[in-house]
Amino acid sequence: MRDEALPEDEVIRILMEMKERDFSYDRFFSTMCTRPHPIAVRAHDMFLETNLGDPGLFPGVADLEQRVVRMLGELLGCSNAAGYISTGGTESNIQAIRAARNEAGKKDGNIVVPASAHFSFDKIGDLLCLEVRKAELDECLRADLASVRSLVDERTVALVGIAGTTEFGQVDPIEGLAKIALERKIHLHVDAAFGGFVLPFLEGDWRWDFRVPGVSSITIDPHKMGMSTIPAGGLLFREQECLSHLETETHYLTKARQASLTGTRSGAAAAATYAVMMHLGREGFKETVRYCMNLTHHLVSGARKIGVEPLIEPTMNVVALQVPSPARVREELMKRDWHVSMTREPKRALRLILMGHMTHENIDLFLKDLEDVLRR
Ligand code: 0PR
Repeated sequence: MRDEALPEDEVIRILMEMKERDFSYDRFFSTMCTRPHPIAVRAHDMFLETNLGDPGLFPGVADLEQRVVRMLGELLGCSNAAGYISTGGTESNIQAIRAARNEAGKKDGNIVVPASAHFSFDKIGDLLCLEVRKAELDECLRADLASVRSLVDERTVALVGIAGTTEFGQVDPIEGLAKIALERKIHLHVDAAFGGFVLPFLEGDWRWDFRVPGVSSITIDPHKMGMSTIPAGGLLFREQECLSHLETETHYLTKARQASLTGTRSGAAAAATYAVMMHLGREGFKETVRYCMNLTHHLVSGARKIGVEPLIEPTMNVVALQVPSPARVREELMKRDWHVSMTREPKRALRLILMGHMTHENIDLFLKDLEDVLRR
């Protein structure tokens, strides 16, 4: 650190210079985050100094957090769900599995996740000393129920299903997983970090949330399709008691027990999530999801015109395009300032997420570049 103070203008100049080096969302197909809604930014600013780690000092924002939990619970079919606003999908997944493991009280346990699970489950295996068993996928890239059944044993502390897989946007057969979970009395966690703010607003009746008996907990991230500020994750349990499996005593704080993973934690993202959910309402989210699905169909039909097929018919606004040598194609597209990612082996493909910041015009420009790259 410097010895002398640097004038504010000078510090801001450095910050602006650095910010200019960051890329712009306009050309991001690779991210599940987006520019936060303006009202989320305002709310975030208003609650910057708040700490939900000591909620007795900030009862206002603590109340906002509980209101968000209630709204999320209602959205997912369980208005009295218990939970909190975490830092994102990783923390929510860690905490859900930690609660399940503590509740099961088993040593040398394992969890059964689909092969399409987000890498946060590998972190979980390491952190919680659990074996992570990966079930095969069926031809539609959903968890294969027979494979799940074959991996479950008496040491299994949780099953995981995904509603909106990171790479394919696919939804696992949650009702089938719930049947196994109920039969074997195992916690079923649904990772809807991405899909949680998509599926309730899509046409069709998707049965994947707390309306399915046997679903014990859900991850749903406001900082992805919820248009809140980063870091805003959601963790919900059907039973209040599950939260108690996460609690530690907090002797000298304003509240005697704490269930969150982090101690000090910002109330800003909870306030931002409250603001955006209240302001948009179900109608607003439906509109956003409709827009993102229109982008998705526009991309897929344009890709087909240049001879490129998606791996599966998209369920939500995530598309995996089959191209020859995807790594080379991606590299060439990156040179043209398009940010795309790739799915992993054995289904290597270009992965594109159609978020609200994308436009039809930019998709057309992208497709032109893709066609050009494929011709070379
Ligand atoms: N579960 C699912 C299904 C996810 O897709 C993700 C993240 C997580 C859990 C973990 O969430 P957090 O990253 O909030 O802890 N999926 C994205 C991914 O890995 C996250 C992301 C977002 C990556 C923006 C890149 C990026 O620019 O692809």
